[in-house]
Amino acid sequence: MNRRELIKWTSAGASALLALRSAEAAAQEVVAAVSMGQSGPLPGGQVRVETPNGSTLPLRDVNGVRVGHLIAESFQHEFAPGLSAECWGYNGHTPGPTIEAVEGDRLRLYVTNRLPEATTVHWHGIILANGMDGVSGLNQRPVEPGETFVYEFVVRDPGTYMYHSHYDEMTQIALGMHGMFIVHPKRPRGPKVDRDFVLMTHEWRIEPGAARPDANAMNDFNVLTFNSRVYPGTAPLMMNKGERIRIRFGNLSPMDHHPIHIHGLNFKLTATDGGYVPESAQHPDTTVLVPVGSTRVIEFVPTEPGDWAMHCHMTHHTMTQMGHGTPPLIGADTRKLDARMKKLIPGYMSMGQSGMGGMGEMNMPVPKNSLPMRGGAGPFSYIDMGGMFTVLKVRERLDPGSVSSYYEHPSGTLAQLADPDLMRADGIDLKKKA
Ligand SMILES: [Cu+2]
Repeated sequence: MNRRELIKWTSAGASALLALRSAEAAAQEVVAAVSMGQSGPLPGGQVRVETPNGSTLPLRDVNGVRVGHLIAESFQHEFAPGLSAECWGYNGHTPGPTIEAVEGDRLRLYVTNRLPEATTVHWHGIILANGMDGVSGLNQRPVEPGETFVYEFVVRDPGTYMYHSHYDEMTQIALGMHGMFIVHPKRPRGPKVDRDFVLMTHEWRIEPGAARPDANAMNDFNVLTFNSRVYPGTAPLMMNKGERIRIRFGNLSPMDHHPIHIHGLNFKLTATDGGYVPESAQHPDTTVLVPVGSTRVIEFVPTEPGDWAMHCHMTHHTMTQMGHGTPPLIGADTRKLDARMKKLIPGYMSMGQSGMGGMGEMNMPVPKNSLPMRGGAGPFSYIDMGGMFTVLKVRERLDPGSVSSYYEHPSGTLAQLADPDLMRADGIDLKKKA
């Protein structure tokens, strides 16, 4: 959709939705969406993974085999309040439920196909018998609609893996058929981790108002997601200062790598889907590139409490639909255009001549089933990032209200309007050339 089409929509007053809900409503939804996974102890006191906005696949013990069931199907998926689409995934969700196992486990995973076309599942990064690898045509015949296949293998190597469709990959992965697959070691290595998060990155092309993502899109993706959610629909990652945190990123986007940047801390890359990174090779960083078809695992200990941004550093990946396909207007004199447009659309006003900041906050009516170009309400003003964006809430001590509340800054620790007396004393003279 371009600007002209947008105008058509708004002038027609076509059931324009205010896609932004109150911060409270969004936060409550987020609380409900945080999944704590399965219960039961893991070896060496390891914690179970948390999949924000997602869940963990239930596994049943049957005579020493851990049995799970994935159902490939189509369903309505909400990216954030105001934007939903018919997606494909597993067990009614994209990403599918996180599979969580322990090194040496024998897994028996049933895959039922309720899609309108065939499918298979590939266990990305896991080394197993060739006939269990799931590449349609090469390792098995496709699972036809209505059929149930069974995969059985021992997870020999601990690590951070993924699973995804390996039939009509372009369509099925683009529509959301992927999930994370975690294998905990029998004997944990390195310092004990207190919280272990799982985040799948993805990108989608969804025309405003469209019922389904465009699986044929090759570029200009306009919905960028963590665990198939867009900010402000992404759950915050909650943690206490001083805890050791692990985040496992996966990327099954059709085309793009995602440099994920975290504010307020630095981390080390400890593993990929190929295995552990030796300690001697781990170096500090603040941005981790998560290439398509890869996982990246980072660990850190936050020392500074606050609300810290975590986002893809590709600026178009923190934008949502309305930020794409519009003409650049910075510096343009649009008075003549506005005068002409007002004859057609009373009250018309061009926007973006001084930059695009705050465009989302104007609460401009947006087409049905679409999101404003950016972000959501913040504690100070509108947050100009949407898409692949979430918040690390680091607290001295987490309490139940921490998910929906913002950090309270101790006095003297908040950027503010400069005091003229202080400026004078510091020799800051606005009349002088810098
Ligand atoms: Cu990105």
